[in-house]
Amino acid sequence: MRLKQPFETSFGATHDRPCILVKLRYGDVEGWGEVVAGEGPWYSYEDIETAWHILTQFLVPSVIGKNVDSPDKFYALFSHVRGHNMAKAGLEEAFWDAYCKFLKQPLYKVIGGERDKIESGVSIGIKNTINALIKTVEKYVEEGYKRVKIKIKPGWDVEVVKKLRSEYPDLPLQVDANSAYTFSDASKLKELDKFNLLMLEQPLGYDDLVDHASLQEMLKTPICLDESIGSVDAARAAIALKSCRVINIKPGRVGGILASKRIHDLCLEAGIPVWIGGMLETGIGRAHNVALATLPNVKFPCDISASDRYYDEDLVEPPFTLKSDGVIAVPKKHGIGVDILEDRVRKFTVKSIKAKA
Ligand code: OSB
Ligand code: MG
Repeated sequence: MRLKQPFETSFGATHDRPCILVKLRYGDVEGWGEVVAGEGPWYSYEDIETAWHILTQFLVPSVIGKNVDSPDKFYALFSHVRGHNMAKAGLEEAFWDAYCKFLKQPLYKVIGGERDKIESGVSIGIKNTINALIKTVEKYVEEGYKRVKIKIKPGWDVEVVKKLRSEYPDLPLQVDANSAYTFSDASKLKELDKFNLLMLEQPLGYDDLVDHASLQEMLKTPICLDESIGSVDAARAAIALKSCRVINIKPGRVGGILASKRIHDLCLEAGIPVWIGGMLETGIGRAHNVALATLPNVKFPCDISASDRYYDEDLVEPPFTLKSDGVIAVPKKHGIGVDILEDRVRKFTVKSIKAKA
């Protein structure tokens, strides 16, 4: 999927987002899920090829033809596969969609969601100049986005935030470093405390909970962990170590909807607010994220923007649109609540495989 604009983070720029879609038949209904693994092992060790391999060689063969009547039992069919959460999540999401269609319920209701619209934020990549960034922010604020996240990295941080803050003193603003710093940068990161940021996302190593705890103790700004929360157990550890005050939940990163819900519930109990992150999904993965964003402990706007922020032609009907008050309506139909434009999916397909019992 060609992005409308390249998206640059501290680990590089994405122009085209490869994606694996999973279509699963359950009785007489079909469900869809999306694998969010990218072109290379930068955000995570998974990439599009490892996900294809794990799905076709291990996950799909373990579920095909099996008779299960709940998402837990479905997940248990392949929980012996270690890691590879993005591959698992795409398959598990497809099951949830089909399962909810079978129950004749919208997904958000089945998982315990409590709202019919979600607050949408926008995540803006690294730009060549501060002026280009400010122009981009201006455009999204005009469109109605109520919260802005910008990507930072060494050399594109304090000065950028300072300039942006001076233009937008009251804008709900947060920054995401995608692990671009180490604890030796603590004094630089401490300077960010001056700018009243909602949170500082994943400043340090992707699997480092200990230094994040030390850094959080030094900062007034809440740390939000993304990459470091790869499982329910990692969330438990981060809470116990006080490594963060906020958690970003992405189903792809944690292995699907069930794990996302467990982390949500754990955080609710621990008094840690959460929000739902994004991986530049098409409308299919986005629909799953929207359902998760209706859960009660989602306390911040999510990285769930409108379809037209990413793609000229999304894969679902209706596409996700932003209302003028910065919210996205939650689809009410059964399952993920959007129709898949299969002709369009075919148009973009480069490879497909069909598994039969
Ligand atoms: O760290 O949140 C991130 C996109 C790709 C990989 C990692 C991240 C992101 C985003 C984009 O920030 C969020 C979105 O989908 O709009
Ligand atoms: Mg992030």
